[in-house]
Amino acid sequence: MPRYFDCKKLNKKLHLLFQVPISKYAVTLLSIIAIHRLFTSCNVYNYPSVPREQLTDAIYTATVPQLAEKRTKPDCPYDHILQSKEKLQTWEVPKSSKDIGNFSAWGIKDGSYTPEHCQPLFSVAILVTYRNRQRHLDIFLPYMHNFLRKQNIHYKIFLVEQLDNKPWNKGMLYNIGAQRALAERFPCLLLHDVDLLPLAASNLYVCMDQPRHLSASIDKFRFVLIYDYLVGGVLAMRADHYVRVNGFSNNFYNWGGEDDEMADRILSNNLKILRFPREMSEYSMMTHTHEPVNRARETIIKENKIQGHKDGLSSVRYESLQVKAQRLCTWIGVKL
Ligand code: NGS
Repeated sequence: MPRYFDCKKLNKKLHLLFQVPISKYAVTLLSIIAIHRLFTSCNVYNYPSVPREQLTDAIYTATVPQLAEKRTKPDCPYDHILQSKEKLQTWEVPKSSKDIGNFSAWGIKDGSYTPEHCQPLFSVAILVTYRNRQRHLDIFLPYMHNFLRKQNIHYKIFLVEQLDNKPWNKGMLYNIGAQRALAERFPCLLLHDVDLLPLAASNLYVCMDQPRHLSASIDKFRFVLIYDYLVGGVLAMRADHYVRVNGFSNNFYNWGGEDDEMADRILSNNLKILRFPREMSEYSMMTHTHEPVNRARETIIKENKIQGHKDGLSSVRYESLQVKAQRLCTWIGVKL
C-alpha cells in the first residue's frame, strides 16, 4: 500500500517550531552572524604579501660604504635562505636563558657580525628599544645572534635603553638609535621589539624597496595579522625612507599608538607597507605585562596628522646619552 505524506505530523512539527520563544531565534541568528564575522576576519590570516619567488627582486641591496669599498670575496648567497622551510614551533623557543644552551659569541663584536667567507650584500642596523626586561634580553640577544649569523648579512644590534623614570617613550628611543645608525651609515634600519623572536629561517632580516613589516604572524594573535596597517613589533625601513617620514613621533608616552602613527607617516609619504608571506613571518612573543596605556594616543595621532608629522627624528631632544660597546650589542643609554 502506498504511503502518503502525513500532513498531520507536519502541522504538529510546525506548531512546535512556532512555540520556540523568539529570543532563541535571536540568539541563533546572532551566533550565525558572529561565526560569519569570525571567518571573514580570518582573511587577514592570508594577508597580501610579496610571493616567495619575487622576494629577490623586492629586497633592497645596500651595505655600509666601508664594506662596498673592499670587495675581495664572492657575493654571499641568499636564495637558499629565502627558500628554506626550516621553522621552529612556539613550544621549541627558549623560555629562559638556561634553554639557550652553550651560546658562543664567535664572530661578534660590539653586537656586530660580518660573514667571513663571502661578501655580504646587506648591512642592517637592528635597533632594539629597552627598559627593565632583563629576562627577555637574556634570551633575545643570544637567540637573535644564533638566528642572524646564519643569514649571510652584515648586521649590528643597537640596544637603546631608557635610563630615567619618566614614562616609556619608544618612538623617541627609536629616533635616538636611528641617529647613531645613520651616523654609522647603515642603509637599512630594523626596528625590533625585545619580546619577539622570529621562527622561520627564511625570514631574511633585510629591508625591501618599500617599508617592510616583519612580524605579521605572531603566536599571541593566533598567527593572524590583527589589522592591515599594523607596523608594530618588527619593522624594516630603508634609512632614507626613515629620514623622509621624519622617524617616529616623540609625543607618545606609555603604551600604544606610536606604531599606528608611523603607518600614517609611511602612507602619507606615498610609501607602501610590504610583507613576506605568512609562513615566513611567524614570531613568538615572550609574555609580559605592558606599560600603562596612553589614553591620549588617538588624539595625538589625529593632531600629528593635521600638523604634518613635523615632530620626529628632526626634533628629538634628550637630557643625556652614553654609548658602550658590549660584546652582544652596542648599548645606548639615554635619559629623556
Ligand atoms: C593597537 C595599538 C598599537 C599596538 C597594537 C598591538 O591597538 O599601538 O594594538 O599591540 N594602537 C593603538 O592603541 C592606537 S600589542 O598587543 O602587540 O601590544 O601595537
